[in-house]
Amino acid sequence: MTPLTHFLFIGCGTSYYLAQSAARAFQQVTGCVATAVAASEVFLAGDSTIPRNVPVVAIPISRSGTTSEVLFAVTYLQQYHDHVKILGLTCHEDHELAAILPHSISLGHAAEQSIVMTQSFTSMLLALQFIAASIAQRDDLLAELERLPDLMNDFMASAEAFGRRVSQREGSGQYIFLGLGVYTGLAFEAMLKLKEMTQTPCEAYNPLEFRHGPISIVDQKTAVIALAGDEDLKYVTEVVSDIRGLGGYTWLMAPRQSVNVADETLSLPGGLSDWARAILYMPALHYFAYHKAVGLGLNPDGPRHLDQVVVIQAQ
Ligand code: F1P
Repeated sequence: MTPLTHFLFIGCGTSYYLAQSAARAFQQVTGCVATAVAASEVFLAGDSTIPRNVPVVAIPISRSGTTSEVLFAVTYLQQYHDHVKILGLTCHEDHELAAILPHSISLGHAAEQSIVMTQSFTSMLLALQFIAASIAQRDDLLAELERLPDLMNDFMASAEAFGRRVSQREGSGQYIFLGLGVYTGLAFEAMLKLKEMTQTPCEAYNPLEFRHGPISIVDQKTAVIALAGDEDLKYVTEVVSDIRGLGGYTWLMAPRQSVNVADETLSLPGGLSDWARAILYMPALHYFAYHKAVGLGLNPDGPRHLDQVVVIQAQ
């Protein structure tokens, strides 16, 4: 790896949103440029997504290791871009992604039977954060990441209680998730989870971008869920307060108590950098979607029109 190395994260669905957060985490910690693209953008729009004049490390991510678009992207890179080195990330070492690549990491413990991805998302994000911190030789960040499994265990009960409680509130017809930086992909992933499990209209935005137009949709039926860190807390709470003033129902997930800003607040464990804290936001968001689905009489693990893997034919 040189300082010019470009990290190109690739995925579909949840794995694409994971790619977005991972790219931001990589660039923040290593200083190298890192981007995230949907797998189809590699083999259908490679001229505008694959850097040509710098060394590239592509990291295709796929829980199943069998999603067609991810496999097409890898095959395309292998055929047409020999300056690109590829490291796969999957939860199945015996599936196709690992089989077609000389180098891949497999998190077998995070392989899920469910259609909807939950623990595989957080596990793969954490693995990529470990890789980023190792590349950057940041022992301080590695030490923070090592604390996360215990912190997650301690925090899980309050995350579930929070997710369950907010899922029981009636009257919201649309949900907006807000997050920036490393939390961008988390907000999009939370949106996807709610959509898959409940088919409820929902969107995700950068919190400050939300004021630039989308805020027009806020009414009393709008619920807004904002993910804030220490760095952006002041700005995000102002957005939350604006939305609340317009009649929207708001929740804030932040590393410390921000009294009276939102209708509901979940305080995340402190003593961590915003970068390291990322995965701790997800259980409450996953539980929210899960309990919402159960409350609606839906099977959270049986989203309509969706299979565990999307398989398409090459054209
Ligand atoms: C990606 C994905 C999931 C989605 C569904 C279909 O899977 O799009 O995000 O929830 O299960 O597949 P993968 O490539 O990570 O296995």
